[in-house]
Amino acid sequence: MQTGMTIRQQNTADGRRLDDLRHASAGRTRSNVYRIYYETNSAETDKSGSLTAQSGILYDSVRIVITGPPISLTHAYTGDADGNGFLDRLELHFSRATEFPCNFPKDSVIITYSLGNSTFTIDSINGCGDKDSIFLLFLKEEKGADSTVMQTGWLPRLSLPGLAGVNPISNFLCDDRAGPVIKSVTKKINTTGARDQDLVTVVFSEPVRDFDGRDVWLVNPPVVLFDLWTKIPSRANG
Ligand SMILES: [Ca+2]
Ligand SMILES: [Ca+2]
Repeated sequence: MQTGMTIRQQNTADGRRLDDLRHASAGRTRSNVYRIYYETNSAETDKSGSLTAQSGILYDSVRIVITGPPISLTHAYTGDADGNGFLDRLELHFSRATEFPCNFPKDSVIITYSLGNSTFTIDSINGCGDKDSIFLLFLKEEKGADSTVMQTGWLPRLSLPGLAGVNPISNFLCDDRAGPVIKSVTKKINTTGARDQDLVTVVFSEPVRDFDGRDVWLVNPPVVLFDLWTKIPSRANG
């Protein structure tokens, strides 16, 4: 490279930008060789662009591609959309947009919970074929041998191998976003003729917390916390 030659950095038209990467240094090492160093620590995605060297009417350019760090799974949230107490989805959050192919082998995904060595299988994948950072795995509900054991407090582990461009996902611990549901309600008549002394016991599928994750203070009377309906035997639907 000759003295007086200028070097310009240009972005390609794909929207990924080189110029947010800082030139660490640039300098001529021999009479016709310049070296330009980029610091890539700030690169969260792939970068591409070109460098053009120009002297007068003479110029040339070279394309540069910097491969960003691999995508990783940041969270896998459990869900119980129909509120029956059994997990029916996992919401996967990745560090940046990726693609979940629709032909991904669902059988290769392993979702387990230690209680009773429970395993879940995937029914379908929401958002497959699109590029996104959030995908939903719809699970087949697994009620196990004892259908009274509800799952809203479970934290399964997820292994999802072979997703292109994504760091291997192995034994990943899920987060709980399945809200508690009412598991049972029983009533005991303590004093005949004094029904206001009836004891009604409501059992939830897991401890109930407030929005900050603290124990709920049941300082409010039941009439504030619960809605009650009276069942009329003469009506078919109560
Ligand atoms: Ca469910
Ligand atoms: Ca829960």
